[in-house]
Amino acid sequence: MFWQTSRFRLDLSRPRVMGIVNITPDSFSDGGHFASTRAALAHCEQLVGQGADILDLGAESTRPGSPPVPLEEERARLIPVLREALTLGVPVSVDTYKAEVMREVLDLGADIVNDIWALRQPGAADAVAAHGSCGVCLMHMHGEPQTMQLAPMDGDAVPQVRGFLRGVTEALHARGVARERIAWDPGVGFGKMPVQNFSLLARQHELLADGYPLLVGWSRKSSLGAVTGLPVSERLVPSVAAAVLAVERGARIVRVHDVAPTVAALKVWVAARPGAGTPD
Ligand code: 7PJ
Repeated sequence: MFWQTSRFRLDLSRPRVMGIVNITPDSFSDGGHFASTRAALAHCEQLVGQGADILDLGAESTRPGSPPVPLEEERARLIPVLREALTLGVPVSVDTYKAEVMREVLDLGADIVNDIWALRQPGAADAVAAHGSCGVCLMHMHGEPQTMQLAPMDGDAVPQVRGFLRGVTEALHARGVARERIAWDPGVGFGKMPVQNFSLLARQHELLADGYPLLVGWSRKSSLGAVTGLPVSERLVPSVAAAVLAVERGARIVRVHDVAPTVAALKVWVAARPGAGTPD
């Protein structure tokens, strides 16, 4: 299985680690972004050094209840980091839902659009379809970031997530986006209760049946806090456990904050996978 992106055709026969790079504003109010750009780039380099296979740049927090970031501010944070990140030798994904941002980052050479809205914002599907080869991660979200945890989804999450992802995928195919460019993401935590998030892991095989590579992000999320009682600063072990379980159950890409421990854990998974060490 492969994931086609702008510059790279990613071989998913081994699990891939997507490292999260949050570009947060400068604490200095000089109107510039020099310090945050330097910090984000240092973080990119560190994650690649730790074995990240993909970098995911995000300038707007999509944590529950976070305020939106205006377009110009998002661009000003992202673009200088993206230019440099593109020189690091790994695919670069941009976490955005705004069509203007997508067009601009794709023109600059971004490899993947990672959209928590699954291209449902105006112009977003056009921006991806107009590009001949970029990868796209389509994520399920119930409701919208500002309010989703106030009114989480009802019932069995698995068929709802699958039905939603099928729908947005078909719409993209109709616009000429090739199958190999698309990854699916169940959207852990996005308008879902812990029990629903865990059902998406327990029954991950039901999401795999459509044949799209699964990308999942459990890293530090509140459902891990719900079952362990641990605050976000102490969720490394639960996050790595969830990443390994997701891969064991067929996910191909894990989106994580803690790249080095995840890479180490997945090396054990690779060494021990069925078929390892079997003579041809
Ligand atoms: C996800 C994401 C996720 C994808 C965020 C956080 C919240 N993109 N962006 N999947 N989560 N594709 O990292 O805690 O789960 S922001």
